[in-house]
Amino acid sequence: MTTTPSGRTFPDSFVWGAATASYQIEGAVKEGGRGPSIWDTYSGTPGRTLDGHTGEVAADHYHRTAQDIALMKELGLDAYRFSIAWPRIQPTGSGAFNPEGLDFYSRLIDDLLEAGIDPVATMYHWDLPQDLEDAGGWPARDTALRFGDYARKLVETYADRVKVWTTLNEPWCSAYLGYGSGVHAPGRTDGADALAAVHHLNLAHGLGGRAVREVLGDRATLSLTLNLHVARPDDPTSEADVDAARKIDALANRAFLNPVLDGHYPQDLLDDTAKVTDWSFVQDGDLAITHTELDVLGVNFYSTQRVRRFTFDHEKAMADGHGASKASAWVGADDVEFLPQPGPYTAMRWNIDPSGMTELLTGLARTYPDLPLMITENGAAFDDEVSADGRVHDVQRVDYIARHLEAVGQAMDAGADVRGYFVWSLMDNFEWAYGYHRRFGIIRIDYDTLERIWKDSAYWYREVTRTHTLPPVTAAATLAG
Ligand code: IFM
Repeated sequence: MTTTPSGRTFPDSFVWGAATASYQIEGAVKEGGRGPSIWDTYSGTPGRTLDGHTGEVAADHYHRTAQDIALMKELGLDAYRFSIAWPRIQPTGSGAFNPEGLDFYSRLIDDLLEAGIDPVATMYHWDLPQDLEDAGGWPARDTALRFGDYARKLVETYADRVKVWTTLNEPWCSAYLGYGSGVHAPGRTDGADALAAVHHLNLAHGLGGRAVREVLGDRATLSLTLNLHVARPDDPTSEADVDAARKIDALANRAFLNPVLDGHYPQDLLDDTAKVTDWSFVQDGDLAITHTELDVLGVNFYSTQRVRRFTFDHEKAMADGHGASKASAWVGADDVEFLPQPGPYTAMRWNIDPSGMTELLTGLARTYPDLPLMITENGAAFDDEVSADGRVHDVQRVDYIARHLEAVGQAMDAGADVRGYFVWSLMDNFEWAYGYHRRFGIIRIDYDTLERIWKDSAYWYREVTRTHTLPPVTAAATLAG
């Protein structure tokens, strides 16, 4: 790779933030009247997560919010993106709301505001109440309706203090990984269910958006966060490979962007998936609900994909035990192969290619020129160690973030209206099926003592928030503790 860029300056109004999610950091899963979620059930099932890790303790943020907000303040964050655990607010996903759960986030919000940090609340980051899953989960329409009630309660409760609302985080994961490949909770593997989940998540977004508008009107900043794919054809001159990339674009990107921003599902998506489902779960009037005026689109970006056309032998893949990893195959793209990417890689084995960030943002700006964008997640897992000097010299993470911020800057130079950047993640946390074996934080969590340790990336990021300028990566190890 080339030398890491430094020196780029961002506008004064650019928002610097950090992001987390409830199940990944809170712990205290049986406290404060919280009900069980699909991730408690899934991680508690042998064989689902590495070493059987669960979110039972996680980073113990539930008991350490004051300490964590002090860290955010010290980092100079303008904003903190967190998610609200539905089963804390409404333990069974319908009916009575839980005052203790409502109070927990109320205190968090007050303390953030007191520290001068804007709360950016995500209503749903994957911890569905288990009772709703037992009643059918996201493939069932009623889950979207229940989400509408939950969203309204959140906005009514916190509207006086929270203006920035994100309805869903990465519905792609909830639908395709949760109900297609089964590598996320609830671990179901049915293509038709996954596509029904796509629609009901879009519907949930629309209902949540209505609640935000009805309560806050134009004072709200309404958003949705998507993990859009940059899927490039292996051979750009091959019609078959270009078509494979189109299919993934339809499934991963336009399946969410079109119903939300344009009020329809793309015809090619309906055609590609026709042998899996007839989409009869889309009822009259639904697309008027999913179609919302977003104030900002949240973009999560980590890596790129390379695809080509191939003939997927489903029977063989199942016999070989590879069936579960082919999420797209379950939903109709059974002739698309994801190819290994050239490195370098993060500890997730995701390739590092910041040009994908620029490509994604400039592409969005071309298609939706009036839509402001916010990077709601970007960051990297590496196998960090605490050095003899007591510090975590995570130069690879600093390098990753610097390159991606430069890529964001290049997209802004080209006209993309990017309003801010939230690093994923504020602290190490429960990385879903990988448990605690992957560390994304700029703050290290010692999982034995739950001590918080600043990594070099945190010192470096503090410099960014202070100066709005990218310092040299090499400076990170020497920045003052
Ligand atoms: O940890 C996740 C997060 O919950 C959603 N976006 C991707 C991150 C890294 O895998």
